[in-house]
Amino acid sequence: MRVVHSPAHRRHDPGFEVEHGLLVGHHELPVRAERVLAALVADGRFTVTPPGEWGTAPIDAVHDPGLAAFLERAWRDFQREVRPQREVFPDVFAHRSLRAGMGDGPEPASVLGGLGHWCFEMATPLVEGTYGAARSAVDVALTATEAVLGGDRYAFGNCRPPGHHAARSVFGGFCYFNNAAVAAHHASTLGVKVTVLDVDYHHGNGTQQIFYDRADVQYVSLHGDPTRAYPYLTGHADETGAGAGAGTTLNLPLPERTDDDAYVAALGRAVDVIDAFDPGLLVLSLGVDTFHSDPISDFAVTQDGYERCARALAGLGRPTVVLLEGGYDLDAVGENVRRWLDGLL
Ligand code: OKP
Ligand code: ZN
Repeated sequence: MRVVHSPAHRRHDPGFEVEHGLLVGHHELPVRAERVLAALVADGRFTVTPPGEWGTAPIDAVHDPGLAAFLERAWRDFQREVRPQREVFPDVFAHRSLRAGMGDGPEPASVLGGLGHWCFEMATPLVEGTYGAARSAVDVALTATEAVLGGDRYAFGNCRPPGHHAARSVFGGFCYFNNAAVAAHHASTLGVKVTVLDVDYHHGNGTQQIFYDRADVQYVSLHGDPTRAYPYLTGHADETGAGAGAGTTLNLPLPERTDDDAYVAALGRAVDVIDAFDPGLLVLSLGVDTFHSDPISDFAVTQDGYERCARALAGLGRPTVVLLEGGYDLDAVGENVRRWLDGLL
């Protein structure tokens, strides 16, 4: 199996995040992708290749073009306009009630206004290398997708930073550009029906939002129930799509301590719904923060569970591009990803 990896991810190295109002060490660290790469190289069945350069057009096809333009300049603008600072965070958020009855208003001119406009929370800082790393993660996703569209049964994109929380016009949740959505949309422009299956612990609010009204891209997610789990505001079972996309979104919210048997059963439901949609390409948003010892999640899934899930997915018989999302147990993230891919093979 081809593994697409770029060392450019290392330039995104946030030192901390705001978690429930406290500064804590950041969870989404360069070592994650390095551990995944090392586990796959040691396995011996994977061929590592660098991504091609795809430019910003595929990003601007799913995100508001203002998002990439803002991310390219925001860290530097902050240094000049505010003060020199390694990590850059918002001070305000464009809450929907703030301008109720006044329309959206123009894009703010200041960088602090812009952060409130383009970001939705406090765990997703900009550092000097964030934009370059986020661009490389999209290149990784597109290059892996190209391999599958070109005939490979599977490919793995070692994407970092992750993407599934980034919506059309807003970044957050450790995510800047939605790697999986860019890849899925790219395939759809070639006439391919696509399913994004999101097995990260957290609901992929961004991917859901980007495809919510589309009939040609299905979004299916297993995740911690948003009544208790981040991102809290999306991922309920009654969110099923809108307009032409009515019925093409499926959310399977799951309880605390969900174990292998319960998780594999939920994945089986997802597999049936995907098979009925009959996609020509499967994009697997692979988060391994469902792991029993993940530091920010509450499921109880094991590596044997991952292998069972992957075997069930392989049974769908669809060309599949696997893209890394979350997974924060640094000692397990490499082997966790390897077990998913091993189960597919
Ligand atoms: C990104 B991905 C939990 C606070 C949540 C943000 C989590 C982003 C997860 N204690 N902070 O879906 O793995
Ligand atoms: Zn996650």
